[in-house]
Amino acid sequence: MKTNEINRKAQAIRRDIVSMISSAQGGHLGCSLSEADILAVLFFHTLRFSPENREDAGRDRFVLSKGHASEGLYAALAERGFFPLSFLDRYLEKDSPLTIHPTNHVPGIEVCTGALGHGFSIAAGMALAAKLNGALYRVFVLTGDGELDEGSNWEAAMAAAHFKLGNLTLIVDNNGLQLGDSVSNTMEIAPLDKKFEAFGFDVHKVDGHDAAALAALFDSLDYKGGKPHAVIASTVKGKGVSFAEGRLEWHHSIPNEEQRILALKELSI
Ligand SMILES: Cc1ncc(C[n+]2csc(CCOP(=O)(O)OP(=O)(O)O)c2C)c(N)n1
Ligand SMILES: [Mg+2]
Repeated sequence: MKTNEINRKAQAIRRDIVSMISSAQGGHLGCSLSEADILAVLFFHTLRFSPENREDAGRDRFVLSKGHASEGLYAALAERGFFPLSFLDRYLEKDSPLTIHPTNHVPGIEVCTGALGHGFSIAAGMALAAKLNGALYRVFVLTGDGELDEGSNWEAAMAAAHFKLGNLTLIVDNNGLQLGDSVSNTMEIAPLDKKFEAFGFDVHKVDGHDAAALAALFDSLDYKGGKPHAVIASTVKGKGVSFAEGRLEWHHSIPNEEQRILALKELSI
């Protein structure tokens, strides 16, 4: 898919996010908008994972470790055709599988996430299983930056390097904000690049809203080599919606009707 088409998909994902959260009156707006371009590139360019092969043992795996940003994942899956777009209307409805944190009851979702700090370990296990079984699939996991305050991530990083998991790619949605404060004020994780290098990773920094750069970077990685990859993606929490960009309170604020209309207008281009 061409870059401008991926960008259009990212905007569609963002509109879906705004609509879902506004009608359900719940969710994590800033967190999902932050990851929209990364998800668009993964689902429309990088992943060998589609509605057609979703049951195949050889499919690429994706784990959304920052599971509170489920709306972005639901939107990406719907836009990619894993289920009808109209299904997004059921977000947070009683007995709906589209819950605030994602579960594997939804087509295209591999694991339940949302308790932060687990997805990276699960993904490392999936990647190790591929190596042990001689399978060629690749595993991509998306974490938040604040999520890296959880110590379990660093155990996963040690294991990934130790087991030479070149088929594993960690993407960090590096937006600088946590739930109640900046990541720096909560518990500093910088310098992330040097930390992952010290852990034995192949490290890359990229603009997490530049679809062309993300796609080219994922194309260039050596998935058969002996080093796991860390992609540190600079992002803006709330990206694409003026009143939410970089604003802590939009971690989980809900747009009122006026804000919903303004957001959809801004995302219509
Ligand atoms: C184990 C655990 N502790 C706390 C929370 C509550 N929580 C939800 S989101 C969040 C902040 C996450 O920040 P970050 O990883 O930077 O995500 P993003 O900025 O992309 O939303 C926290 C602490 C949780 N979901 N799981
Ligand atoms: Mg963050």
